[in-house]
Amino acid sequence: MTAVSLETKKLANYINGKWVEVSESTAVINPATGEEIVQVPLSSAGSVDEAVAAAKKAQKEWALVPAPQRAEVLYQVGYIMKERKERLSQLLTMENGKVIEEARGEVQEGIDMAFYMAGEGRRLFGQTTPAELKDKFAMSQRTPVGVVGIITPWNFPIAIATWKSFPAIVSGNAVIWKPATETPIMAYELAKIFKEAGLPDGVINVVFGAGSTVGDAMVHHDDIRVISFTGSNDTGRNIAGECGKQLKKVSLEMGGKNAVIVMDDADIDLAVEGILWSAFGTSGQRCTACSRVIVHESVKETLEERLLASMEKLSIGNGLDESIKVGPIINKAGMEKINSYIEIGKNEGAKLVAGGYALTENDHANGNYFAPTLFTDAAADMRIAQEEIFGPVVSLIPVKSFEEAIEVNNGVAYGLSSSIFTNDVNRVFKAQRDLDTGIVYVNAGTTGAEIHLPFGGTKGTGNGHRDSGVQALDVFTEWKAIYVDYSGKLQRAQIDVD
Ligand code: UN1
Repeated sequence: MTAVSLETKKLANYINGKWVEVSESTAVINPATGEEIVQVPLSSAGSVDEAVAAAKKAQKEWALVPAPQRAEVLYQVGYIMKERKERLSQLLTMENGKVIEEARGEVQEGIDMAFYMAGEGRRLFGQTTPAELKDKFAMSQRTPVGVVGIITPWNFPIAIATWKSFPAIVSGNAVIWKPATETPIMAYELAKIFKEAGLPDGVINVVFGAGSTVGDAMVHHDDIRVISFTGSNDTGRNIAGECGKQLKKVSLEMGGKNAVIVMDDADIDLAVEGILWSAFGTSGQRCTACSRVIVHESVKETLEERLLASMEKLSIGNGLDESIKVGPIINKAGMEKINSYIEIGKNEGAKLVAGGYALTENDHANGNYFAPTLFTDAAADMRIAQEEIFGPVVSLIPVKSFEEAIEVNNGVAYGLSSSIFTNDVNRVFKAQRDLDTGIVYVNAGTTGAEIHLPFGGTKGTGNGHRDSGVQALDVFTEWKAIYVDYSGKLQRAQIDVD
Protein backbone atom coordinates (compact mmCIF):
# COMPACT_ATOMS: atom_id res chain seq x y z
CA MET A 1 0.00 0.00 0.00
CA THR A 2 2.89 2.36 0.70
CA ALA A 3 6.10 3.12 -1.12
CA VAL A 4 7.69 5.53 1.33
CA SER A 5 9.71 4.84 4.44
CA LEU A 6 11.68 6.77 7.01
CA GLU A 7 15.45 6.57 6.88
CA THR A 8 15.71 6.45 10.66
CA LYS A 9 14.27 4.42 13.53
CA LYS A 10 14.78 7.23 16.04
CA LEU A 11 14.17 10.93 15.53
CA ALA A 12 16.37 13.66 16.99
CA ASN A 13 15.74 17.26 17.98
CA TYR A 14 16.69 19.89 15.41
CA ILE A 15 18.65 22.61 17.17
CA ASN A 16 20.82 25.24 15.52
CA GLY A 17 20.67 23.35 12.22
CA LYS A 18 21.93 20.07 13.74
CA TRP A 19 20.25 16.83 14.74
CA VAL A 20 20.68 16.51 18.49
CA GLU A 21 19.95 13.13 20.03
CA VAL A 22 18.22 12.68 23.35
CA SER A 23 18.58 9.46 25.35
CA GLU A 24 14.93 9.03 26.40
CA SER A 25 12.38 8.23 23.73
CA THR A 26 8.93 6.74 23.18
CA ALA A 27 7.25 4.91 20.29
CA VAL A 28 5.17 6.56 17.58
CA ILE A 29 2.34 4.17 16.69
CA ASN A 30 0.54 3.91 13.37
CA PRO A 31 -3.11 4.19 14.50
CA ALA A 32 -4.27 2.08 11.55
CA THR A 33 -2.12 -0.95 12.35
CA GLY A 34 -0.84 -0.60 15.92
CA GLU A 35 2.72 -0.92 14.61
CA GLU A 36 5.64 1.19 15.80
CA ILE A 37 6.88 3.58 13.10
CA VAL A 38 9.73 5.36 14.86
CA GLN A 39 10.96 6.51 18.27
CA VAL A 40 10.44 10.14 19.24
CA PRO A 41 12.73 11.92 21.74
CA LEU A 42 11.48 12.83 25.21
CA SER A 43 13.41 16.02 25.76
CA SER A 44 14.00 17.83 29.02
CA ALA A 45 13.89 21.56 29.76
CA GLY A 46 17.61 21.65 28.97
CA SER A 47 16.88 21.07 25.27
CA VAL A 48 14.57 24.08 25.29
CA ASP A 49 17.34 26.23 26.83
CA GLU A 50 19.75 25.03 24.17
CA ALA A 51 17.26 25.78 21.40
CA VAL A 52 16.43 29.24 22.75
CA ALA A 53 20.11 30.17 23.00
CA ALA A 54 20.58 29.24 19.34
CA ALA A 55 17.35 30.97 18.29
CA LYS A 56 18.23 34.19 20.09
CA LYS A 57 21.53 34.44 18.27
CA ALA A 58 20.12 33.50 14.88
CA GLN A 59 17.15 35.87 15.19
CA LYS A 60 19.35 38.96 15.44
CA GLU A 61 20.84 38.22 12.02
CA TRP A 62 17.59 36.99 10.51
CA ALA A 63 15.72 40.17 11.42
CA LEU A 64 18.29 42.15 9.41
CA VAL A 65 17.73 40.11 6.26
CA PRO A 66 15.29 42.13 4.08
CA ALA A 67 11.83 40.57 4.20
CA PRO A 68 11.71 39.85 0.43
CA GLN A 69 14.86 37.77 0.88
CA ARG A 70 13.46 36.00 3.92
CA ALA A 71 10.49 35.20 1.70
CA GLU A 72 12.78 33.55 -0.87
CA VAL A 73 13.42 30.79 1.66
CA LEU A 74 9.69 30.22 2.02
CA TYR A 75 9.29 29.99 -1.75
CA GLN A 76 11.97 27.28 -1.71
CA VAL A 77 10.19 25.52 1.14
CA GLY A 78 7.00 25.59 -0.97
CA TYR A 79 8.74 24.17 -4.04
CA ILE A 80 10.33 21.32 -2.06
CA MET A 81 7.05 20.50 -0.30
CA LYS A 82 5.35 20.40 -3.69
CA GLU A 83 7.97 18.06 -5.09
CA ARG A 84 7.64 15.86 -2.00
CA LYS A 85 3.87 16.05 -1.69
CA GLU A 86 3.22 12.34 -2.12
CA ARG A 87 5.96 11.29 0.31
CA LEU A 88 4.75 13.75 2.95
CA SER A 89 1.13 12.69 2.46
CA GLN A 90 1.85 8.99 2.91
CA LEU A 91 3.95 9.61 5.99
CA LEU A 92 1.18 11.82 7.34
CA THR A 93 -1.37 9.04 6.87
CA MET A 94 0.99 6.62 8.61
CA GLU A 95 1.47 8.71 11.71
CA ASN A 96 -1.94 10.38 11.96
CA GLY A 97 -4.27 7.90 10.26
CA LYS A 98 -6.24 10.37 8.10
CA VAL A 99 -7.14 8.97 4.70
CA ILE A 100 -4.63 9.61 1.94
CA GLU A 101 -6.86 12.00 0.00
CA GLU A 102 -7.19 14.19 3.08
CA ALA A 103 -3.47 13.88 3.83
CA ARG A 104 -2.77 15.23 0.34
CA GLY A 105 -5.19 18.05 1.08
CA GLU A 106 -3.41 18.88 4.31
CA VAL A 107 0.01 18.91 2.69
CA GLN A 108 -1.45 21.16 -0.01
CA GLU A 109 -2.63 23.50 2.73
CA GLY A 110 1.00 23.76 3.86
CA ILE A 111 2.22 24.39 0.31
CA ASP A 112 -0.40 27.11 -0.14
CA MET A 113 0.69 28.70 3.11
CA ALA A 114 4.35 28.72 1.99
CA PHE A 115 3.58 30.65 -1.19
CA TYR A 116 1.04 32.91 0.49
CA MET A 117 3.37 33.91 3.33
CA ALA A 118 6.31 34.21 0.93
CA GLY A 119 4.19 36.84 -0.84
CA GLU A 120 3.96 38.71 2.47
CA GLY A 121 7.71 39.22 2.29
CA ARG A 122 6.99 41.88 -0.36
CA ARG A 123 4.10 43.39 1.58
CA LEU A 124 4.24 43.29 5.39
CA PHE A 125 2.35 46.54 5.04
CA GLY A 126 2.65 49.28 7.58
CA GLN A 127 0.79 52.59 7.57
CA THR A 128 1.66 56.20 7.12
CA THR A 129 -0.57 58.54 9.09
CA PRO A 130 -0.69 62.35 9.03
CA ALA A 131 1.07 63.82 12.06
CA GLU A 132 -0.70 66.55 14.00
CA LEU A 133 2.28 68.90 13.75
CA LYS A 134 3.79 70.65 10.74
CA ASP A 135 6.90 69.17 9.14
CA LYS A 136 6.49 65.92 10.96
CA PHE A 137 6.10 62.44 9.48
CA ALA A 138 4.38 59.53 11.22
CA MET A 139 4.20 55.87 10.36
CA SER A 140 3.67 52.51 11.99
CA GLN A 141 5.30 49.28 10.98
CA ARG A 142 5.49 45.67 12.00
CA THR A 143 8.58 44.55 13.84
CA PRO A 144 9.50 40.98 14.83
CA VAL A 145 8.94 39.95 18.43
CA GLY A 146 12.17 37.91 18.71
CA VAL A 147 12.04 34.26 19.72
CA VAL A 148 8.57 32.71 19.51
CA GLY A 149 7.22 29.35 20.62
CA ILE A 150 4.75 27.25 18.69
CA ILE A 151 2.97 24.19 20.07
CA THR A 152 1.12 22.18 17.45
CA PRO A 153 -1.45 19.35 17.59
CA TRP A 154 -1.52 15.86 16.08
CA ASN A 155 -4.69 16.33 14.03
CA PHE A 156 -3.13 18.70 11.46
CA PRO A 157 0.57 18.16 12.13
CA ILE A 158 1.86 19.89 9.03
CA ALA A 159 -0.81 22.45 8.08
CA ILE A 160 -1.08 24.04 11.51
CA ALA A 161 2.71 24.11 11.85
CA THR A 162 2.88 26.10 8.61
CA TRP A 163 0.10 28.48 9.75
CA LYS A 164 2.27 29.42 12.69
CA SER A 165 5.91 29.02 11.63
CA PHE A 166 5.71 30.65 8.18
CA PRO A 167 4.31 34.01 9.33
CA ALA A 168 6.74 33.95 12.26
CA ILE A 169 9.70 33.36 9.95
CA VAL A 170 8.78 35.80 7.18
CA SER A 171 8.34 38.55 9.73
CA GLY A 172 11.83 38.04 11.13
CA ASN A 173 11.43 35.87 14.22
CA ALA A 174 13.19 32.68 15.26
CA VAL A 175 11.00 29.73 16.29
CA ILE A 176 11.03 27.03 18.94
CA TRP A 177 8.59 24.34 17.84
CA LYS A 178 7.15 21.59 20.01
CA PRO A 179 5.19 19.18 17.76
CA ALA A 180 2.66 16.69 19.13
CA THR A 181 4.20 13.46 20.45
CA GLU A 182 1.84 11.35 18.29
CA THR A 183 2.88 12.99 14.99
CA PRO A 184 6.55 14.02 15.00
CA ILE A 185 7.35 12.82 11.49
CA MET A 186 5.87 15.85 9.76
CA ALA A 187 8.08 18.05 11.99
CA TYR A 188 11.15 15.99 11.15
CA GLU A 189 10.39 16.20 7.41
CA LEU A 190 9.66 19.93 7.57
CA ALA A 191 12.88 20.62 9.48
CA LYS A 192 14.81 18.82 6.72
CA ILE A 193 12.99 20.94 4.13
CA PHE A 194 13.83 24.19 5.95
CA LYS A 195 17.49 23.18 5.96
CA GLU A 196 17.50 22.32 2.25
CA ALA A 197 15.64 25.54 1.44
CA GLY A 198 18.51 27.52 2.98
CA LEU A 199 16.93 28.75 6.20
CA PRO A 200 19.86 29.83 8.40
CA ASP A 201 20.65 27.53 11.32
CA GLY A 202 18.84 28.42 14.52
CA VAL A 203 15.91 30.23 12.87
CA ILE A 204 13.74 27.18 13.47
CA ASN A 205 14.40 24.64 16.20
CA VAL A 206 12.34 21.54 16.86
CA VAL A 207 12.17 20.12 20.37
CA PHE A 208 10.21 16.88 20.76
CA GLY A 209 8.67 15.76 24.01
CA ALA A 210 5.67 14.27 25.74
CA GLY A 211 3.43 15.51 28.53
CA SER A 212 4.06 19.07 29.58
CA THR A 213 7.85 19.13 30.14
CA VAL A 214 8.82 20.89 26.91
CA GLY A 215 5.72 23.09 26.77
CA ASP A 216 6.19 24.23 30.38
CA ALA A 217 9.83 25.07 29.74
CA MET A 218 8.79 27.13 26.71
CA VAL A 219 6.03 28.95 28.55
CA HIS A 220 8.38 29.81 31.42
CA HIS A 221 11.38 30.81 29.34
CA ASP A 222 11.96 34.57 29.60
CA ASP A 223 13.39 34.79 26.10
CA ILE A 224 10.35 33.27 24.39
CA ARG A 225 8.03 36.25 23.93
CA VAL A 226 5.06 34.63 22.19
CA ILE A 227 3.37 31.26 22.54
CA SER A 228 1.06 30.15 19.75
CA PHE A 229 -0.86 27.05 20.75
CA THR A 230 -3.43 24.78 19.14
CA GLY A 231 -4.76 21.92 21.22
CA SER A 232 -7.02 21.01 24.10
CA ASN A 233 -9.01 23.50 26.11
CA ASP A 234 -7.51 22.56 29.50
CA THR A 235 -3.93 22.87 28.28
CA GLY A 236 -4.69 26.12 26.46
CA ARG A 237 -6.23 27.67 29.54
CA ASN A 238 -3.22 26.67 31.66
CA ILE A 239 -0.86 28.16 29.11
CA ALA A 240 -2.92 31.34 28.99
CA GLY A 241 -2.77 31.66 32.78
CA GLU A 242 0.99 31.25 32.88
CA CYS A 243 1.58 33.58 29.94
CA GLY A 244 -0.73 36.14 31.52
CA LYS A 245 1.40 36.23 34.67
CA GLN A 246 4.49 36.81 32.56
CA LEU A 247 2.88 39.33 30.18
CA LYS A 248 3.74 36.99 27.36
CA LYS A 249 1.62 37.22 24.23
CA VAL A 250 -0.37 34.04 23.69
CA SER A 251 -2.48 32.91 20.77
CA LEU A 252 -4.86 30.02 21.41
CA GLU A 253 -7.02 27.78 19.25
CA MET A 254 -8.82 25.22 21.34
CA GLY A 255 -11.52 23.50 19.34
CA GLY A 256 -15.21 23.76 18.76
CA LYS A 257 -18.67 22.27 18.96
CA ASN A 258 -19.57 23.08 15.41
CA ALA A 259 -23.05 22.73 13.98
CA VAL A 260 -24.64 22.37 10.58
CA ILE A 261 -28.08 23.98 10.48
CA VAL A 262 -30.53 22.47 8.00
CA MET A 263 -33.53 24.70 7.31
CA ASP A 264 -36.88 23.63 5.87
CA ASP A 265 -36.03 25.18 2.48
CA ALA A 266 -32.61 23.51 2.19
CA ASP A 267 -31.35 21.19 -0.52
CA ILE A 268 -31.42 18.09 1.68
CA ASP A 269 -29.12 15.95 -0.48
CA LEU A 270 -26.50 18.69 -0.47
CA ALA A 271 -26.86 19.04 3.29
CA VAL A 272 -26.32 15.29 3.71
CA GLU A 273 -23.13 15.48 1.68
CA GLY A 274 -21.90 18.45 3.72
CA ILE A 275 -22.65 16.70 7.02
CA LEU A 276 -20.99 13.45 5.91
CA TRP A 277 -17.81 15.24 4.88
CA SER A 278 -17.57 17.50 7.91
CA ALA A 279 -18.65 14.98 10.54
CA PHE A 280 -16.93 11.78 9.41
CA GLY A 281 -14.02 13.10 7.35
CA THR A 282 -10.82 12.86 9.43
CA SER A 283 -13.01 10.60 11.63
CA GLY A 284 -14.38 13.74 13.25
CA GLN A 285 -10.95 14.70 14.53
CA ARG A 286 -10.93 18.28 13.29
CA CYS A 287 -11.41 21.35 15.43
CA THR A 288 -13.88 22.35 12.73
CA ALA A 289 -15.68 18.98 12.61
CA CYS A 290 -19.47 18.99 12.60
CA SER A 291 -20.72 17.26 15.74
CA ARG A 292 -24.21 18.78 15.89
CA VAL A 293 -26.90 18.96 13.24
CA ILE A 294 -29.61 21.47 14.05
CA VAL A 295 -32.52 20.53 11.85
CA HIS A 296 -35.91 22.11 11.23
CA GLU A 297 -38.50 19.62 12.50
CA SER A 298 -40.35 19.58 9.18
CA VAL A 299 -37.37 18.04 7.35
CA LYS A 300 -35.96 16.01 10.23
CA GLU A 301 -37.24 12.64 9.09
CA THR A 302 -36.10 13.05 5.49
CA LEU A 303 -32.66 14.23 6.55
CA GLU A 304 -32.26 11.44 9.09
CA GLU A 305 -33.27 8.78 6.59
CA ARG A 306 -30.91 10.00 3.86
CA LEU A 307 -28.05 10.59 6.27
CA LEU A 308 -28.34 7.05 7.64
CA ALA A 309 -28.39 5.59 4.14
CA SER A 310 -25.22 7.50 3.21
CA MET A 311 -23.46 6.62 6.47
CA GLU A 312 -23.91 2.94 5.72
CA LYS A 313 -21.79 3.33 2.60
CA LEU A 314 -18.77 4.81 4.39
CA SER A 315 -15.78 2.47 4.23
CA ILE A 316 -13.65 2.35 7.38
CA GLY A 317 -10.05 1.22 7.45
CA ASN A 318 -6.40 2.02 6.78
CA GLY A 319 -6.27 5.41 5.08
CA LEU A 320 -3.44 4.38 2.77
CA ASP A 321 -6.03 2.39 0.84
CA GLU A 322 -7.48 4.89 -1.65
CA SER A 323 -10.99 3.44 -1.35
CA ILE A 324 -11.26 4.12 2.38
CA LYS A 325 -13.29 7.12 3.50
CA VAL A 326 -12.94 6.98 7.30
CA GLY A 327 -9.59 6.28 8.93
CA PRO A 328 -8.67 5.37 12.51
CA ILE A 329 -8.81 7.36 15.74
CA ILE A 330 -5.43 8.68 16.83
CA ASN A 331 -4.91 6.50 19.93
CA LYS A 332 -6.49 4.42 22.70
CA ALA A 333 -7.18 7.49 24.84
CA GLY A 334 -9.14 8.99 21.95
CA MET A 335 -11.15 5.75 21.66
CA GLU A 336 -11.93 5.78 25.38
CA LYS A 337 -13.10 9.36 25.26
CA ILE A 338 -15.43 8.63 22.35
CA ASN A 339 -16.77 5.50 24.07
CA SER A 340 -17.45 7.45 27.23
CA TYR A 341 -19.54 9.98 25.27
CA ILE A 342 -21.60 7.15 23.76
CA GLU A 343 -22.54 6.12 27.29
CA ILE A 344 -23.20 9.72 28.29
CA GLY A 345 -25.47 10.22 25.26
CA LYS A 346 -27.44 7.06 25.98
CA ASN A 347 -27.85 7.97 29.64
CA GLU A 348 -29.00 11.45 28.72
CA GLY A 349 -31.78 9.93 26.65
CA ALA A 350 -30.62 10.71 23.11
CA LYS A 351 -31.56 8.01 20.58
CA LEU A 352 -28.57 6.08 19.20
CA VAL A 353 -29.54 5.16 15.63
CA ALA A 354 -26.17 4.27 14.07
CA GLY A 355 -22.71 3.23 15.23
CA GLY A 356 -21.72 3.72 18.83
CA TYR A 357 -19.11 0.94 18.90
CA ALA A 358 -15.48 0.20 18.08
CA LEU A 359 -14.64 -2.08 15.15
CA THR A 360 -12.37 -4.87 16.30
CA GLU A 361 -12.61 -7.71 13.79
CA ASN A 362 -10.43 -8.75 10.83
CA ASP A 363 -8.69 -5.76 9.17
CA HIS A 364 -9.71 -3.57 12.07
CA ALA A 365 -8.26 -5.79 14.80
CA ASN A 366 -5.02 -3.91 15.41
CA GLY A 367 -6.05 -0.30 14.78
CA ASN A 368 -8.30 2.18 16.56
CA TYR A 369 -11.51 2.18 14.53
CA PHE A 370 -14.83 3.65 15.56
CA ALA A 371 -18.07 3.29 13.64
CA PRO A 372 -19.66 6.54 12.38
CA THR A 373 -22.28 7.34 14.98
CA LEU A 374 -25.57 9.20 14.94
CA PHE A 375 -27.71 10.23 17.89
CA THR A 376 -31.13 11.71 17.16
CA ASP A 377 -33.65 13.54 19.31
CA ALA A 378 -30.83 15.16 21.25
CA ALA A 379 -31.57 18.20 23.37
CA ALA A 380 -29.39 21.26 22.95
CA ASP A 381 -28.21 21.20 26.55
CA MET A 382 -27.11 17.55 26.68
CA ARG A 383 -23.40 16.96 27.23
CA ILE A 384 -23.09 15.21 23.84
CA ALA A 385 -24.44 18.41 22.28
CA GLN A 386 -22.24 20.72 24.34
CA GLU A 387 -18.79 19.11 24.73
CA GLU A 388 -16.13 18.41 22.13
CA ILE A 389 -15.91 14.66 21.47
CA PHE A 390 -13.25 14.62 18.71
CA GLY A 391 -14.59 11.54 17.00
CA PRO A 392 -17.15 10.46 14.38
CA VAL A 393 -20.18 11.22 16.54
CA VAL A 394 -23.05 13.50 15.53
CA SER A 395 -26.13 14.60 17.46
CA LEU A 396 -29.27 15.66 15.65
CA ILE A 397 -31.16 18.44 17.44
CA PRO A 398 -34.64 19.28 16.10
CA VAL A 399 -35.79 22.92 16.21
CA LYS A 400 -38.99 24.76 15.28
CA SER A 401 -37.67 27.93 13.64
CA PHE A 402 -34.73 29.77 12.11
CA GLU A 403 -34.39 31.91 15.24
CA GLU A 404 -34.25 28.83 17.47
CA ALA A 405 -31.61 27.28 15.18
CA ILE A 406 -29.36 30.32 15.60
CA GLU A 407 -29.90 30.31 19.34
CA VAL A 408 -29.03 26.62 19.65
CA ASN A 409 -25.97 27.08 17.45
CA ASN A 410 -24.74 29.88 19.69
CA GLY A 411 -25.65 28.14 22.95
CA VAL A 412 -22.32 26.38 23.45
CA ALA A 413 -19.06 27.38 25.10
CA TYR A 414 -17.16 27.31 21.78
CA GLY A 415 -17.31 29.46 18.65
CA LEU A 416 -15.13 28.10 15.86
CA SER A 417 -17.21 27.15 12.83
CA SER A 418 -20.87 26.98 11.83
CA SER A 419 -22.86 26.26 8.72
CA ILE A 420 -26.35 26.77 7.39
CA PHE A 421 -28.08 25.06 4.52
CA THR A 422 -30.83 27.31 3.16
CA ASN A 423 -31.89 28.81 -0.14
CA ASP A 424 -33.51 31.86 1.42
CA VAL A 425 -31.31 34.89 0.77
CA ASN A 426 -32.63 36.76 3.79
CA ARG A 427 -31.71 33.87 6.07
CA VAL A 428 -28.25 33.73 4.52
CA PHE A 429 -27.53 37.33 5.43
CA LYS A 430 -29.11 37.09 8.87
CA ALA A 431 -27.17 33.90 9.61
CA GLN A 432 -23.77 35.26 8.59
CA ARG A 433 -24.42 38.18 10.95
CA ASP A 434 -25.85 36.27 13.90
CA LEU A 435 -23.88 33.01 14.02
CA ASP A 436 -21.38 33.55 16.82
CA THR A 437 -18.38 31.73 15.34
CA GLY A 438 -15.11 32.81 13.75
CA ILE A 439 -15.97 30.90 10.56
CA VAL A 440 -19.40 30.70 8.90
CA TYR A 441 -20.34 28.57 5.87
CA VAL A 442 -23.46 28.82 3.75
CA ASN A 443 -24.50 25.69 1.86
CA ALA A 444 -21.27 23.87 2.79
CA GLY A 445 -20.17 21.85 5.82
CA THR A 446 -18.21 23.26 8.78
CA THR A 447 -14.77 22.18 7.53
CA GLY A 448 -12.53 23.40 4.74
CA ALA A 449 -11.09 26.76 5.76
CA GLU A 450 -8.69 28.28 3.21
CA ILE A 451 -5.30 29.52 4.36
CA HIS A 452 -5.54 33.11 3.20
CA LEU A 453 -8.49 33.81 5.49
CA PRO A 454 -8.27 34.12 9.27
CA PHE A 455 -8.73 30.86 11.18
CA GLY A 456 -9.99 30.92 14.76
CA GLY A 457 -13.05 31.50 16.83
CA THR A 458 -15.01 33.25 19.53
CA LYS A 459 -15.70 32.37 23.18
CA GLY A 460 -13.95 29.20 24.48
CA THR A 461 -12.31 28.51 21.13
CA GLY A 462 -9.57 31.03 21.67
CA ASN A 463 -8.47 34.39 22.90
CA GLY A 464 -9.13 36.64 19.94
CA HIS A 465 -6.07 35.87 17.84
CA ARG A 466 -6.16 34.16 14.48
CA ASP A 467 -4.02 31.56 12.74
CA SER A 468 -3.30 31.83 9.01
CA GLY A 469 -4.53 34.71 6.87
CA VAL A 470 -2.70 38.01 7.01
CA GLN A 471 -4.05 38.27 10.57
CA ALA A 472 -1.52 35.65 11.71
CA LEU A 473 1.16 38.31 11.35
CA ASP A 474 -0.38 40.14 14.31
CA VAL A 475 0.59 37.24 16.57
CA PHE A 476 4.24 37.34 15.58
CA THR A 477 4.86 41.06 15.24
CA GLU A 478 4.72 44.16 17.40
CA TRP A 479 3.52 47.45 15.96
CA LYS A 480 6.11 50.20 16.19
CA ALA A 481 5.05 53.85 15.80
CA ILE A 482 7.76 56.04 14.28
CA TYR A 483 7.75 59.86 14.24
CA VAL A 484 10.25 61.86 12.21
CA ASP A 485 10.29 65.59 12.93
CA TYR A 486 11.95 67.54 10.12
CA SER A 487 11.03 71.04 11.34
CA GLY A 488 14.43 71.64 12.92
CA LYS A 489 12.87 72.77 16.20
CA LEU A 490 11.33 71.12 19.22
CA GLN A 491 7.62 70.64 18.53
CA ARG A 492 5.62 69.35 21.46
CA ALA A 493 2.70 67.10 20.57
CA GLN A 494 -0.69 68.22 21.90
CA ILE A 495 0.85 71.56 23.05
CA ASP A 496 2.47 73.30 20.09
CA VAL A 497 -0.54 72.84 17.85
CA ASP A 498 -2.01 76.07 16.50
C1 UN1 B 1 -8.17 21.89 12.68
O1 UN1 B 1 -8.98 21.01 12.74
O2 UN1 B 1 -7.60 22.29 13.71
O3 UN1 B 1 -10.90 24.03 8.00
C2 UN1 B 1 -7.74 22.50 11.41
C3 UN1 B 1 -10.48 22.87 8.07
C4 UN1 B 1 -9.02 22.63 7.79
C5 UN1 B 1 -8.19 22.91 8.99
C6 UN1 B 1 -8.67 22.27 10.27
N1 UN1 B 1 -8.60 23.47 6.71
O4 UN1 B 1 -11.20 21.94 8.34
